[in-house]
Amino acid sequence: MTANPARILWGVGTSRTMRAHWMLAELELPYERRAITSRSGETHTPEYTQLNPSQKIPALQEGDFVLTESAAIVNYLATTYGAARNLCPPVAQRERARYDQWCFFAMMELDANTLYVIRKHEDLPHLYGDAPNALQAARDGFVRQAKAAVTRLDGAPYVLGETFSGADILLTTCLNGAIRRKIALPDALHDYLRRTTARDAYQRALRLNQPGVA
Ligand SMILES: N[C@@H](CCC(=O)N[C@@H](CS)C(=O)NCC(=O)O)C(=O)O
Repeated sequence: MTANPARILWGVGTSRTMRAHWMLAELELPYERRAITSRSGETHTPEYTQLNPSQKIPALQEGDFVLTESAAIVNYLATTYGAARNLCPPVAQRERARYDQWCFFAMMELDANTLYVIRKHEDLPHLYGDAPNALQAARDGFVRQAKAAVTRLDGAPYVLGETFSGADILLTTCLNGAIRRKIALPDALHDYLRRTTARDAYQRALRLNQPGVA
């Protein structure tokens, strides 16, 4: 992939940065990679804070256009460069509404309400406090929502049916996060993950999302 100074992706090393690397890999878009990591102070520099006042990764830069929030980056790239492949269905269609439902489900029910809570109270209690009840509720909540995902998938290979889309990137990265946390997932989701993570673009992105890779 040739470096293109007009497109820069900031951030490596987390499931949230993986989402952006993965969509760029699906689209085979050239980009420059700034391998800053979380909890390293690198998201707090004046240069980066100007790009993302939230001081979080990932952030995508295309010329003077800056976009943050991993799901927004996935959807922007898919809509702008992946229309022919239906990586994000066109607006004003029920398929798009269904796509949005999966994106918000992944970001809210799987990421914010559960994985984030676990991260805060399991890994960072010195910052967020010990909260065993909240932790257990988040773990139980993930298991419940994972079952809901199986019901909604209804045996389909991908969230929109036969076609892989950006929503699969969001769902896959959340499920991988749960596995890292030793949350037991239903067999159907392991089958789903075997499909999505076998993609060539996933494998390439996995490598580029590693902090140590040049
Ligand atoms: N909702 C944001 C969350 C991004 C986020 O929380 N990023 C973490 C790493 S996973 C981060 O940059 N934390 C700041 C730090 O640790 O310095 C997204 O999905 O992009």
